[in-house]
Amino acid sequence: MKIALITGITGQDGSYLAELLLSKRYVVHGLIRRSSTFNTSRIDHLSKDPYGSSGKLILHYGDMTDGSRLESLISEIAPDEIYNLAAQSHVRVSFDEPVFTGDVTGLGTTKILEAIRRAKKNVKFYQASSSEMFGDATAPQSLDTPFSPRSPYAAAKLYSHWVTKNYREAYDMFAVSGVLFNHESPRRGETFLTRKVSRAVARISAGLENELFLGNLEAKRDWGYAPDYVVSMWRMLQQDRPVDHVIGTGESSSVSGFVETCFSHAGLNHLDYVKFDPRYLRPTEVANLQANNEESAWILEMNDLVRVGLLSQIMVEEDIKKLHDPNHVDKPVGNLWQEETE
Ligand code: NAP
Ligand code: G4F
Repeated sequence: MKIALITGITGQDGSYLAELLLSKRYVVHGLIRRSSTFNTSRIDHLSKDPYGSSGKLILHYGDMTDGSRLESLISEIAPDEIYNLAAQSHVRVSFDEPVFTGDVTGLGTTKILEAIRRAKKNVKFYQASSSEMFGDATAPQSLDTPFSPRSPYAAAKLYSHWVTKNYREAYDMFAVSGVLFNHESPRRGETFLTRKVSRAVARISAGLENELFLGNLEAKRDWGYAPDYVVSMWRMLQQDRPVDHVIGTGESSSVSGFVETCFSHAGLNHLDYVKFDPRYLRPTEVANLQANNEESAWILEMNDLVRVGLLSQIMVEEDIKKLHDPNHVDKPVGNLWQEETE
């Protein structure tokens, strides 16, 4: 049985990745933060072994700011693979908490890489890099596009991206970054654009709310489906050589277009409900993110990706189900997921 350690296991991607690895009979260790409220709702269903895989899920308290804890955990667990998904991942919030974001999203990565280097074990390391690192570079963006971060979050991710490359070259480590474009799902945090909208549509259609306050509707993003993207994380660590990849669908859509489509899934007109609130604007915005994935397309079969139209439909439908049953957990769909979990 392979052993994996996932930081950020309680997040959107961490929960799908844990699910994928358990289906592949891994022993999955996850780092969780101590919190005064329950923070494991995205992974609670995994303790029931939905794939009958007899893979194991083991959780450990720890924090990305605590290097000594990370070092002792890595030496104790001796993982074959480490997926570093933990981050203060909200771009708008990173303007309010730039130092904390740098500490967790930036320096935290070096703490893990140092722990691996000191352990002197053959560990494969995956870093969740971000398309935000491209900033306002002309779309579509690839690994040949110059980086130009426009938020404390993006700057912290770029630091992590470079330090991952540096450890690969300096210490001959299998350390890779997936430069991930936006990816969403019914498990997306409620304050990110897509989930904020799908959740509001469900609540408005049930008569529980009648307004949705948003910021900039002009920005464009390359929105994919999170379960597909965790497949790319696993596949990148199964390669013989450590190579970075850009992961996106290759198509971008505007925020306003996404909003309009979500409301239409519930038979509603967004113009009747959407209002502007300047609190959701950012001091510096990123206008258009769209992946040029020509060189990375083989990691995911592009024809099999869940694309933005189906994604928005899934998210609205799942939020409607959650209104009726707050414990409802979505089942990942799509050809890639089926292929890897059968
Ligand atoms: P997410 O839902 O925000 O999850 C972040 C995870 O990090 C959570 O498990 C969170 O724990 C954990 N975390 C935050 N601060 C921590 C700390 N100090 N110590 C330990 N754990 C901490 O993010 P996601 O959407 O799953 O994204 C996964 C990774 O991919 C992140 O690194 C993100 O920046 C990156 N990424 C995401 C996208 C995207 O579109 N989703 C695109 C590019 C890159 P709590 O649950 O306790 O908060
Ligand atoms: O959903 P968002 O907050 O995602 P953003 O900023 O693109 O960042 C996400 O994707 C990155 C990859 O490119 C990740 F690295 C990062 O961790 C995160 O997962 O905002 C999307 C767009 C932005 O242009 C934002 O200004 O939607 C716009 N927007 C308009 N109104 C809003 C709102 N965003 C949020 N969160 N809330 C609003 O009310």
